Amino acid sequence: MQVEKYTTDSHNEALLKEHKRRLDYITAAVNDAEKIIQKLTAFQVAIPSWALGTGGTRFGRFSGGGEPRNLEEKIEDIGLLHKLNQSSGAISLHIPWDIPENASHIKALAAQNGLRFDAMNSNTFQDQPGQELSYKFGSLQNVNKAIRQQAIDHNIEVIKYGIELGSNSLTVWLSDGSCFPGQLNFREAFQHTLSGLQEIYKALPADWKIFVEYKAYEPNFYSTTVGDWGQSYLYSSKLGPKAYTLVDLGHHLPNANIEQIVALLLMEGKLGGFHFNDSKYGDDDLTTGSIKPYQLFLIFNELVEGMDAKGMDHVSDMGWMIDASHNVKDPLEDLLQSVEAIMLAYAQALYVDRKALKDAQQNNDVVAAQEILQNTFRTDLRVLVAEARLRAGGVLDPLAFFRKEKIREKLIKSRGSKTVATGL
Ligand SMILES: [Mn+2]
Repeated sequence: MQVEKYTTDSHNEALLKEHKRRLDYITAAVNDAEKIIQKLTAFQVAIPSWALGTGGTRFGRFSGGGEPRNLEEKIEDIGLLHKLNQSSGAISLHIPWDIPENASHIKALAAQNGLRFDAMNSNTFQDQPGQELSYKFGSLQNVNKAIRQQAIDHNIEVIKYGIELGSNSLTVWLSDGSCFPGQLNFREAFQHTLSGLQEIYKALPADWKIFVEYKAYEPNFYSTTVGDWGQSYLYSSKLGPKAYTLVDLGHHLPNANIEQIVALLLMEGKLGGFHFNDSKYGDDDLTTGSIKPYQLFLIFNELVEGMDAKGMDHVSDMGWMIDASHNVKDPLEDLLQSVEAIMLAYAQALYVDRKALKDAQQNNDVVAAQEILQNTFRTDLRVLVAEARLRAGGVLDPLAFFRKEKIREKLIKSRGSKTVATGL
C-alpha cells in the first residue's frame, strides 16, 4: 500500500503550527530535549509477522478484513507503519507461519520498505500439517528422544532461514510443562530442555544470540519448564555467552515486580530481548501502555539506567519487539498505539534526573525519589516523540493520518474483507 508524499506533506503542514508551539514550550521547560529527540529518532521496535492480523482467543476470532494474505503483504503493512512513525523499522519472523520461500526476494522487499530482520521465532508449541511426531506432551522436554530431536532440528532450520535473511538472533519460547501434578519429572524435563538448547546453541553463527523466553503458565497450567526469569537465567547462563533471557511483559504471575527483574538481569549482562504488551489479569497481550503506563515507565527507567551502567547501545544491544494480540482493534491502529506508548515511556526514562534520584536514594529521601519519578512521568513529552518522527520523515499524527487516508478501507478493497492472516 503506497502512501504518496503529498498526502504526508499536507498532513504535516496542517499540524505544523500547533506542533511548533508545543515544541517550543517543552524544549524551554525540559533540559536536554534535543538529546532526547535524537535518541528517539534512532530507537526502533520490531513488529512480529503474526501481529498484522486480528487476534483471537480460544473462543473465537473476529476478522476485520484487509488482513495480509502472505509474507509479502505483512512486510508491506509493517513498511506502512514504519513510513508513518519511523520507529517500526524491523520485522520478526515466525517459522513456519511465515516461511520465506524466496529469501533474496523477501530481503529485497524488506529493504525497499526500510526494514531489517529482527529475531527469528521458532514454533514447537503446535503440530504442523504432515509433521511426523506430536508436541502434545512437550518438545525439548519430551520423554521421547525422537520428539526432542525433531524440535532441535526445527530450531536449527529456523536459524538457517534467519542467516539467509540477515537476522542475527533466535527466540525460543517453549510451551513445555505439565498440566497435572505427577505428570512430569521436573529435573528430567529441565535436563532434556537444557541439552536440546545446547544442541541449538551449537548451530548458532558466531555473531548470533539466542533468547530464552519464559512464561509462568499457559498452555500448561501446573508447571512450565521455562517458567520464570530464574529458570530462564539458569538456562542462559549454562548455555554460554551467546544466550540471554528474554522478558515478555505478559509472562509473569500477577503483580510481579518486572522493573526489578529487568534491573538484575541487566546487571548480570543476561537481558537480551524484550517483548512489549500490557495486561490486566494474565498474558492478555493488550496494547502496550493501555493498562499500566506507569509500570511501563518504571521498566523503561530501569532499562535505560541499567543499559547506561553497562555502556550498552539502546538501539542495537537489545532485541525490542511488540508481542501483542488485537482482538477488537484494527491491528495496524493497535500497533501504532503500542509503538507510541513505547516511545513515550522511553522518552520519559531518558528525562529522569539521574543525579537527583541518586542523591535522594543516598539520603533515604523516599518522598523526593517518588517526586522525581512521578514528576517525570507526568511531564507530557509526546511532542518530542512527534518531533523525532517528523525529522525522520514520518507524520505528526500517525493514527489521524491512518483514518483520514482511509487506509484500512483501501486494504479491504485490494485484499478483500474475508482475508485471515496466519498467526495467533
Ligand atoms: Mn513473547
